[in-house]
Amino acid sequence: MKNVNPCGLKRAALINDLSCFGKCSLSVAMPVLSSYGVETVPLPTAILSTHTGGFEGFVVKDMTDEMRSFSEHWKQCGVAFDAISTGWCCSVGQVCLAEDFIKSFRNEGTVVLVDPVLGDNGKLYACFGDAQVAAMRELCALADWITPNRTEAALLTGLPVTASDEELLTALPGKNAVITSIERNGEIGYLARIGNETVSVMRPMADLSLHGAGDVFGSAFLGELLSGKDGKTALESAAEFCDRSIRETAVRQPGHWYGLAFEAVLKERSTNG
Ligand code: PXL
Repeated sequence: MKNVNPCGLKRAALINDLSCFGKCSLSVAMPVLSSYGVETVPLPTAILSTHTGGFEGFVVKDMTDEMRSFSEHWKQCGVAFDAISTGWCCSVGQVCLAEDFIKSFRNEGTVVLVDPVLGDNGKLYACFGDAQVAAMRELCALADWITPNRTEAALLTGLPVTASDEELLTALPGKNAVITSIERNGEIGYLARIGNETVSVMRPMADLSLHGAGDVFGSAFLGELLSGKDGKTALESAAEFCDRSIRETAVRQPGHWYGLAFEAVLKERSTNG
């Protein structure tokens, strides 16, 4: 078999779902990371007709068996990764598969980013139980970066969702953590533990409820890290990209309620260099 390393680009494995309509997870991560010159290798956990936020009657194809066989094939091909990111896992079994994947493919220097998708708005998603939370906690312990929202931070730490942002941040597992969806004085943003430093980035809050904002932020954040940016600069740039995408979405209402119009920002960026 011909060697596939080094390929001349940074290469990222993306363990996440493909929600074909609705823009989240892989359908966000792949184009955003490509725009940073990163080669993406998706490992779909499930293929859905739409994401689950606001659509009725969506159709789901679980990909657990294929996750195993695809990753075994990549091992045989000798595919190496500069980054591994994980997102929506349908079951405890899939979280364990993500853990095995990281242990099997991680090299020195591989950036591991875990978005511990568990819930939102103070609640665990209805499809998950306590075992998913426990498994996700173990997955987070392997990560260089975790990007929970406030609800997920509470679930992972066992603290009440009313705990302060700082308490949640301190108690989170993982080397570095970024809590998304922090709200303060009419602003929304991020609170991060980067090594020993605490960093916050805030932006004006848009009067919109959006799906996939965490995916837009996380993908840009990984793209920035793989471009050699330090954590703080990566956080600021990814926050700016996400904020611009939200503003592009706001001017496309009411039709564009299902995800972020990040394409408009990518287009502007490629036109302006
Ligand atoms: O980005 C969150 C997300 C990811 N994947 C699926 C979802 C959602 C949020 O609703 O439904 C399938």
